[in-house]
Amino acid sequence: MTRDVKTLCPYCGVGCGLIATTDGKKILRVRPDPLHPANLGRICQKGATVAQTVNVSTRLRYPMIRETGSTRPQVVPVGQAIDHAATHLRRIIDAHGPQSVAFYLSGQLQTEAQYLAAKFARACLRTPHVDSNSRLCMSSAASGMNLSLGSDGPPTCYADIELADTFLFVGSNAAECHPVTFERVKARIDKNRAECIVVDPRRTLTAEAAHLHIPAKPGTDLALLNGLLHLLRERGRLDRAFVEAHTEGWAELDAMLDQYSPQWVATICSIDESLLQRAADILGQASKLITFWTMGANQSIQGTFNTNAICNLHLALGQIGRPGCGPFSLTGQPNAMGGRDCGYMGHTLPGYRFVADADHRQQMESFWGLSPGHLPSQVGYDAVRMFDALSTGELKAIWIIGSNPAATMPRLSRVRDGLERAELVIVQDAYYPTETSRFAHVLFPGAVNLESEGTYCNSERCVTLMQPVAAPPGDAKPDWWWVRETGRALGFEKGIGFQTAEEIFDEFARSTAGRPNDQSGLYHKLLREKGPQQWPFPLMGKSTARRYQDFQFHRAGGRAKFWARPHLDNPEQPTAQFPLLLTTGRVIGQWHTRTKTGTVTQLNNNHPSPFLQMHPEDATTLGLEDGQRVAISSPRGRAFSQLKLEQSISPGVVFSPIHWNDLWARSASPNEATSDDVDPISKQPNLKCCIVNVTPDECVKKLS
Ligand SMILES: Nc1nc2c(c(=O)[nH]1)N[C@H]1C(S)=C(S)[C@@H](COP(=O)(O)OP(=O)(O)OC[C@H]3O[C@@H](n4cnc5c(=O)[nH]c(N)nc54)[C@H](O)[C@@H]3O)O[C@H]1N2
Ligand SMILES: Nc1nc2c(c(=O)[nH]1)N[C@H]1C(S)=C(S)[C@@H](COP(=O)(O)OP(=O)(O)OC[C@H]3O[C@@H](n4cnc5c(=O)[nH]c(N)nc54)[C@H](O)[C@@H]3O)O[C@H]1N2
Ligand code: SF4
Ligand SMILES: [Mo]
Repeated sequence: MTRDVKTLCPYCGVGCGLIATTDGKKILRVRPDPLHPANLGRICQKGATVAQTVNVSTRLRYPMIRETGSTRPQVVPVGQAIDHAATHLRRIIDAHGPQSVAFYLSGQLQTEAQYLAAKFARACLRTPHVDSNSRLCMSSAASGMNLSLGSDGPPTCYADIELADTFLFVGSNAAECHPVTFERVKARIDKNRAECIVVDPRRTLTAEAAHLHIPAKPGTDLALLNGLLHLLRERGRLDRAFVEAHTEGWAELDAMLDQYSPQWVATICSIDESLLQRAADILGQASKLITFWTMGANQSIQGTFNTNAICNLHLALGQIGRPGCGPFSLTGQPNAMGGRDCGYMGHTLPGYRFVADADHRQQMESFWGLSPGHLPSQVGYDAVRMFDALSTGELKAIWIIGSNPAATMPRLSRVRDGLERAELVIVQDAYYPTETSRFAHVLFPGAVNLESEGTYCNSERCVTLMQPVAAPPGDAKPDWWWVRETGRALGFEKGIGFQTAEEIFDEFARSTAGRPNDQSGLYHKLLREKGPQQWPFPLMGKSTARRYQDFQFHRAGGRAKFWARPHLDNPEQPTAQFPLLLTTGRVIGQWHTRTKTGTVTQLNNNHPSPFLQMHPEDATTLGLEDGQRVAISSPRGRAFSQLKLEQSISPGVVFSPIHWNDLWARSASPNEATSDDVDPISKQPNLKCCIVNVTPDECVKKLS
């Protein structure tokens, strides 16, 4: 007997609904859900092939333990693995205090697991050090929206796409990274219903589809956005009534904009001034503008400022709070929104609360039934500092759930050093091996989302319930289960002794009551019966498609804030020794470190191997040829790749995808070279812009 179950694609933040056919044990096939609001029957190549990634030989099926000094972990019974983890956690906490233990979580886990792990860390163990891979991803968008609009979480919904007449993409290659959302944008463009501008140093598939491509130099988006606002002001295109009624801080921004003349901005961005004028023509005509932004804008030392500048643009044009317009941060991972909702970043607590706010801590202490002052008041280490603190020995243990930092963090030599020095590394993953698993002392096998019940929240704040469509292999268990059992083995029962994912969700949802991301009216049964719902969704309430329709922003007085944000040059500028700028990113058919997509033949055929994209002019200067093996060196380290010469990348810039890492070939990851400089507010690393040199790979020379 087969049956169809509604579930969700586990890949990107578009959050496409799938219908999976199962025989009760295995997934037989998936097809797009015609009724899910994110995709309305659409699907991309990754979603379409997801069934092939579940029952593969590289799944981690059983727990394993590796004794210090040994290189090979051994399979052990579940109870022994849990006892081992608990015993060593207890020993480390007794000797060095709870603040010597860190948790590194992921936007690919279900909200239930994110919530329980973060609660266990803070409320049971009492360590402040909880962070997640969202630090590398959405952190700048979150901190920027907080400052400009008073709250994280975009105001918009996908249905706005069909109403908009102008799209601006800043540092987003949505055609490859959010393909289903981009299909909806493309349909508007193709019907001549909308104009589109793309800002990216590469002529990507997204840029190909646009009316205007602005190939600004990496790290210059803020100058560009300020320059566009300067021109729109000059042309009298601002919505002065909106600015007057609903915002504050205009005067300071107004004064700063004087400096951002098109001539100056064009020089900073290394573009022709006419591109700026043309962009201002398009934006000046817009009656409904959506700005999408992602990693090209977020992964910058000015990531928070970039988000502020995007919000400035929308506020100055009055393009927010109405159907069809608004700043629309596209979430990368499928449940980074859920993670932000439940406080899985170092500086946050559930319900968009902040660790640094004594009232917020007190609210959570009272909600969790803890005594006053129980929760750590220190803001925990952000991801980059977390691995540094393992290196210095300040942190002794780390529990990594659903992330592969030994491949995806900047400056990998530092990360490996930290993991090597740690006394205890627990890696909870669904696949094996990974670049990180070789450092693990304990390996816990996680069920993937298609095997466990739980929720994900997508880019438009829409919560979908997943129901298991396959049984987890071997001893694999839902991620929250490992946290609960290890907690029990440490003697904690109160606060983490949930029996089901549904119970965890209920508590999480209640914790958001009265907060900007209120979803206290949601529960699994409602999601199961009525389908996906967008927050805010208060108790006895209903789904909300758009926020700020009353123009009341989540700031004191209800006004949104303009921020005057000056452009700063990227800390690294090309030199004779390192003459190029390295930027990094993605291709459509691969997902991050390929633990899933690397198992699908069709996807590997489309994207078989790593490459370094370079403009032919640069290759001529450096005496390099297409297809040649090259070394990419930065002041921090060296990666190896194969050269791909293309006109579509700006001269002076090279691009490497992030998908192929140490398991592919030694030093294949561009993160050997990337910079661990961070945005001072969001602590997001500058993964999109560092100086490098590209030279022939000497090893190849020696061999030939
Ligand atoms: N196929 C696929 N899709 C994915 C993912 C995946 O691994 N594979 N991952 C998901 C995740 S977690 C995320 S965060 C998103 C990321 O989604 P995107 O941000 O769209 O993806 P990236 O390729 O990292 O970067 C986008 C573009 O930024 C450009 N860029 C580089 N530097 C700059 C700059 O300084 N300014 C500007 N304006 N542009 C710049 C790059 O050339 C690149 O084309 O994708 C999600 N979707
Ligand atoms: N240079 C550079 N570096 C980057 C980026 C960039 O653009 N440039 N992008 C950054 C961004 S935006 C992101 S989001 C990160 C992504 O970085 P990571 O999160 O480190 O990358 P993934 O390969 O997605 O790792 C997820 C891990 O979780 C496992 N997993 C999958 N599903 C489950 C599950 O259900 N349970 C458990 N327990 N495990 C599971 C996978 O097997 C995999 O090992 O990379 C960042 N690093
Ligand atoms: S667009 Fe994203 S969520 Fe939708 S099918 Fe593709 S990978 Fe999955
Ligand atoms: Mo991401």
